[in-house]
Amino acid sequence: MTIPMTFAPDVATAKKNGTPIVALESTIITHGMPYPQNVETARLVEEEVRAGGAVPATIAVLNGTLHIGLTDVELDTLGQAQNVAKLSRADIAACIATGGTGATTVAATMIAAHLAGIKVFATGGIGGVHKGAETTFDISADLNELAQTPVTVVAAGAKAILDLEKTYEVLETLGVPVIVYGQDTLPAFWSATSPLPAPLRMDSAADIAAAHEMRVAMGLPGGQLVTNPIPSDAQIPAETLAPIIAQALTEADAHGISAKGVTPFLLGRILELTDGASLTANIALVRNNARLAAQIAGSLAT
Ligand code: PSU
Repeated sequence: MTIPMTFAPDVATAKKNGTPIVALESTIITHGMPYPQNVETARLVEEEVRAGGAVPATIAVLNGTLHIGLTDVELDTLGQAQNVAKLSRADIAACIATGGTGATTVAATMIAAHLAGIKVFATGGIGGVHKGAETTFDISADLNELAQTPVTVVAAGAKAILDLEKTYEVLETLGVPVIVYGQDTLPAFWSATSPLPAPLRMDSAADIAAAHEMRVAMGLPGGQLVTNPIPSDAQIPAETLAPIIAQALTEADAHGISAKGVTPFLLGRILELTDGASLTANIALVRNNARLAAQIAGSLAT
């Protein structure tokens, strides 16, 4: 069976010419940010990738076809669409098989990027172990994906709404390399630092690319997580956010929000409770990740 997969023209050309490509996800567009900032951000992120000498490939499933790179119209339509499915490893094949439309999470974007021969992917923050997971068992499929699909994912860490300690414990258990770019502590999404020490530290895109290639050469399955601290002038201090995250979590509980609804609900409430500051920081950190991802893609042999 062939997979209905289509490449945007500039991505197809980049593949033919060996130009570096950076994959981008679409759940951040449909479930992570409100319209129109979601579409504006997606375009800015694509521009950052281009400025870094790589070609962006935003990934989504549209009417049963896996799109590797979206046109301006497709991006805008997806950004305004209501009730778009959020696709992870469990749902992406069913969505394609039944002619559906959906936005890809980190896990599903890694799967699609790998199918398309793309080795580097930039996002905002990965999913992970939710607070209270000891009773809810809510652990993002992003973690298992990092353990099995050979794509280097650049993020500003796991989202700070999560239990960061448990998230990094699980990544360690799964054998996922967690590389902190340029500092000795893990970043915490909207905040540049956290009390958690860096499992691995690298100071250049070339080193990160070399580590990716060494894993492939050694036959180690899975990818790498590169955690790239938000620029310090754009960050929100963790102390400022802590009570806001706690309030959003209490509200999610009171409303009985669960499973795939948790992350979008929390991000939406934190945006309201910070008067938009969390969104401004989120935009800054994704752009920063796109810049680093373009450098890493440029350092990889094609
Ligand atoms: N990065 C952001 N905002 C987001 C996401 C990433 O800045 O909304 C998305 C990614 O698609 C990630 C998902 O895979 O959040 C995590 O969702 P969950 O916790 O339900 O696995």
